[in-house]
Amino acid sequence: MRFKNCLSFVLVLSVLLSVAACQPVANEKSTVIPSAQATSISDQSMPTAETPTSGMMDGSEKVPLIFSHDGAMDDIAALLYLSKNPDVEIIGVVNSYGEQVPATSSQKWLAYLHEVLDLDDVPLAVGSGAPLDPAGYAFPQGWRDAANDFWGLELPVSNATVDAREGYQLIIDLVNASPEKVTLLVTGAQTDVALALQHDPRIKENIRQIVIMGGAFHTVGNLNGGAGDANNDVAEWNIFVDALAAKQVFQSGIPLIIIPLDGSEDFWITKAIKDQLSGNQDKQVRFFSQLCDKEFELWGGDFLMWDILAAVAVTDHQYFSWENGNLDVISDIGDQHGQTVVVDRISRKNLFAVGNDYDELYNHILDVILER
Ligand SMILES: [Ca+2]
Repeated sequence: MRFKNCLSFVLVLSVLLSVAACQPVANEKSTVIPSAQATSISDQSMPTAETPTSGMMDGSEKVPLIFSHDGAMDDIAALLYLSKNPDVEIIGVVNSYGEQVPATSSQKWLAYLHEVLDLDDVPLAVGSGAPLDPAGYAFPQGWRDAANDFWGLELPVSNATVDAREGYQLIIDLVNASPEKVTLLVTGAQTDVALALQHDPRIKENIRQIVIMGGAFHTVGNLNGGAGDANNDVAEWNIFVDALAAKQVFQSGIPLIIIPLDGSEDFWITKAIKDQLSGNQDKQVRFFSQLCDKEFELWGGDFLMWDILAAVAVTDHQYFSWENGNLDVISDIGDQHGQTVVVDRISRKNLFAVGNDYDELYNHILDVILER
């Protein structure tokens, strides 16, 4: 990464941290309907028969999963965690619009998928290079340059080729070919999922749930002026950059399991946590350790993660507290562009996290990565 970009990245992150981490106040502009008390998924009242408990139906079979991501370091960590999770079978990866330019970063992500994670049989396709939303918002250029370069992390050489299909077509083909209902995990923009639903609406019958990192329901957003709209303090980046696609996915009727900023704030990775990886010679653990070192370097110390929490939520709801309802996204141009809102509390199919058990999450993530 060039120094100038690194500097701007750290600068923006510093602003982000000062707002998102230190002032988690209620959002005065929110149109969210006052909620029922946050409910633990393990409480007797939830889940109901309608509520998707996880991708596993009988507790023994793996969850068939398509991972759609936008190339942040957080996405790299999420995929590594998923590759180590014995309850998950990754059947496809889509590089989506967001921090990365999907086509630019694809070869490095393929090398990561095949040569570091050893998932040689998993196809990787390039998603749309532009959002569906006519507003055309994008992440800051410095972030995109870094993501396109896989954050400067060293990767083995790979001669593998990116899947020839477009990202949305890979989603369609994998969902239609799966003998079991597929779970989608989306930790970037919703662009390719929305395109897949447009091109083949029947796939929703074979999608068990869409797990999402995105949105902010009862807390402030995280744009912090980085998108050029100083007055939008309600949107979260993943939803904001393609609010129209997110709106289509939210209105699809497919059960949604959402880890918004509400349920993922303050998930700090400290040097004490990273030290638990020390000395481990497993290839993936060593790579995760290098990833942490890069994060410490860029953040200037302890760093935050969000996407890996959504990866945990694919199979393990018990670490979060949840609220439910019919959910929507504001896609109109204006200061609320990209805001996620609760329409009503009727539906119990859609859940969004409003808190988590940090200590248990850390332990669980390390248990999976270290295979202990
Ligand atoms: Ca991401």
